Amino acid sequence: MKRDKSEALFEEAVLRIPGGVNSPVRAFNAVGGQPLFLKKAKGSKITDVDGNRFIDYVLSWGPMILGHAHPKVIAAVQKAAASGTSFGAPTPLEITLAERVQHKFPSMERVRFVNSGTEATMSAIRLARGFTKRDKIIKFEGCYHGHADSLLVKAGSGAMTLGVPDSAGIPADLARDTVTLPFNNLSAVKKTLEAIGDQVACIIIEPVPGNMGTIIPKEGYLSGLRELTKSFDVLLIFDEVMSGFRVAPGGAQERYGIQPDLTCLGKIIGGGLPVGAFGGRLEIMNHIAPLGPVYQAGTLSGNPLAMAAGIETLALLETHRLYEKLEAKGASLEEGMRDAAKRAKVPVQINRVGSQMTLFFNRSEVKDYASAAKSSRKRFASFHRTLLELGVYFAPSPFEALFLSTAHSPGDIDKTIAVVYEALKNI
Ligand code: KE4
Repeated sequence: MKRDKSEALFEEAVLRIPGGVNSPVRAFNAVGGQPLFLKKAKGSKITDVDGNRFIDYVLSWGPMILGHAHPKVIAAVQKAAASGTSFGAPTPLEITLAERVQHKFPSMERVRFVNSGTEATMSAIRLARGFTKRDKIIKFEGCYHGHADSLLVKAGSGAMTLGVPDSAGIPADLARDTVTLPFNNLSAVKKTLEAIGDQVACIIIEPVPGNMGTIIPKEGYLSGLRELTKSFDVLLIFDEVMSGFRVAPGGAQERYGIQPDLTCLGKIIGGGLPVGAFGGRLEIMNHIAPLGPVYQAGTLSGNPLAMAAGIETLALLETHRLYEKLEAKGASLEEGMRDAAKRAKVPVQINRVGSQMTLFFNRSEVKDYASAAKSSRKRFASFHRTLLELGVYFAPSPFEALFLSTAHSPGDIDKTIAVVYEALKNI
């Protein structure tokens, strides 16, 4: 595969940008080689600067559920841009997107838009601390909630990929207020709340983790978490930045029928532009400035371009049977990859929820950080390299998820299964 333009650009990029990338997981450290520099994308395909085309399963780490450059989303952004890109003042578009979000997430009685998932989760935990007047938070090993200081403890995604789940630069006193527990283990939560429950402001969780690879919540786990948090007056925050509008129109809280106190969103609600959101119960959200004492702000929050992209995206997601079709695509890819692994005699685990899944090189069930971490990084790196050579683009990390879009055709999926078989055969 020709890569000389990407290589030349990478040489330039590293002289200006740390590691040549603006987000670590893009650096290809986990799979070897250098990142491909992309030129354009359309539907399910991406094209790099050397003209190589790939079937894309990263989809910008989740947002592009309608495929890249959807004509209606592009038109909506172009139209909004013609009237100005940012005013720093309220616009009608913010109300429209808020209504679209609340239509699917009724638990979000009030919603505040921000510019990233990190801002959403950072603001949500500050709000939880301000509302409860407690300092400790509980998160789960391998869950990634963005890079706010309190949340970069035993984190997943790029932190897990690079083997730095606990970042440098986090004050010890702050990290001490973050308790991390294993996912899918209710008794660990119960024991911790019995010991320090009156000091805990919130539990923040990816209800369907995607940042240690995709993990499926055990039957009764999320509802058990809801009961425990209620009995200890601890707020339950669902970080649905990835799962929101992905695992169901109303995210994991719809799929599993759980009502959190606060929800964080991002990715899909921005249709590929920078948007995050946090929201929840009215009595909690009334503590957010300018109504209450918990400060949170943002120059570009609610900017018209991002709102326009989000509004159009969520409107298109209302298309009849869209999620049934995504589910069917997910099932077909999962079955095809399972069959390929069987034929290639390579032991793998595949965890799938709807149109999001992860293939682990692991002989046993992957149900939490400890089991995910046992997956073979070496095998994944070899697998990823072959996929790339044969025109399929998975996330360059064994601890991420792959995503399908409405633009992925049966032909794309068939080709992917054939390429996966080749890659598994050459492991
Ligand atoms: P951002 O700040 O990257 O917009 O969102 C942080 C975040 C919060 N919560 C969840 C559940 C997330 O998955 C994320 C971000 N996801 C990663 C990929 N798994 C973003 C990719 C990257 O870091 O470049």
